[in-house]
Amino acid sequence: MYGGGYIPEEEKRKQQHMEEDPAKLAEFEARIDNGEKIEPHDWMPAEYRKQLIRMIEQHAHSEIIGSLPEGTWITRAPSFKRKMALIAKVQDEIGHGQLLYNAAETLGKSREQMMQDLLTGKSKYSNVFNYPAKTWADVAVIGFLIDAAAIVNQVANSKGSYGPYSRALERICYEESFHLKQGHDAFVALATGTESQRAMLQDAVNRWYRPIIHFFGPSDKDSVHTGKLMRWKVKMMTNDAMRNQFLSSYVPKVWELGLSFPDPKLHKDDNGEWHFSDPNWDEFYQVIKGNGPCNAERLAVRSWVETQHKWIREALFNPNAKYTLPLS
Ligand code: FAQ
Repeated sequence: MYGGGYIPEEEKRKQQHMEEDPAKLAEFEARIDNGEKIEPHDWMPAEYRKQLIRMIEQHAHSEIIGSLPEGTWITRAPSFKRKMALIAKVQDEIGHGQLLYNAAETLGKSREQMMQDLLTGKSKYSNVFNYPAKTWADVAVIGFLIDAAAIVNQVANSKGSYGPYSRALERICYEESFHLKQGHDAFVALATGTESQRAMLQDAVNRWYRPIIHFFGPSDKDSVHTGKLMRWKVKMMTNDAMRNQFLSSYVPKVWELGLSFPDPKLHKDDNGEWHFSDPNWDEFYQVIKGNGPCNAERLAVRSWVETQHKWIREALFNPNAKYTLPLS
């Protein structure tokens, strides 16, 4: 009656799948339903591969770019102990990037291409790392609340269907849990410190609140990929469910320390659901499109590193290179 202008979602899904061998697709989906892991050499629909590459690659980029805001504080950490912990944490984040790039490579995209797509702005990375870490309190907020948010997301994703990604995430989650402890320790130290330390922390919490709400992605009704990714068990929780779990676990911890969030509407209802003011999704879309406060700086640093270290990659990948072992 409406000239085919409206195609139900279910129908669209079927049409898309028509391009795949229906028997193989059915077998693949049965494996997913059974909770089996899909491995690199297994048959998978082209769309599953494409979505995984997109997501794992974005995640890998987030780890290496994510080390930059905290990394700038290594030289300014307030004590030797804090400096040591921060160096180790930043190193871990880079290691997470390695694991994730490896996982994405198993799907057929080369690391060089991923790096190229990061530097040209074709691939995204997490919105939160496009904000500045202005004070030491920012490091505490990142270590506590951003790591906590990342853990909520990654624990869910680690139960997902793609073997290499879920195994990488299991290891990453162990390390992130330790990061969370160091972040919490730094956070509590400031929260229970002097008036100016508390004020510095409150200022950082105020600045990070909105980016953290954005961290889990747009609300479910606006999420583009959630439906497909949940059906194939790449994503195990929706954006809103993850956001709600994070708020339930961590807002009370911040309130207990006598700090607040800059949102008078933030509260949990009797059904356990959190409500908050409109977090200005326009800002989120601007940031992930490359127009956040630090996007240009983050990519410039990454680009500088790529250029500086080019000779190392070339030396390592040169099949004709002869190496001399040191004698002592
Ligand atoms: N930032 O349809 P949806 C960390 C994009 S690791 C930027 O809902 P989806 C460790 C999305 O890509 C943090 N872009 O997307 C650490 C899509 O655009 P596209 C990273 C975002 O995939 C801690 C569009 O919006 N974690 O923090 C964001 O179903 C401390 C529509 O969205 C991961 O990457 C965002 N926040 O759900 C390091 C985990 N949210 O691609 C250092 C893996 C959405 O169509 C210090 N990823 N977009 O152009 C995921 O779980 C999912 O991709 C979501 C988004 C949940 C992030």
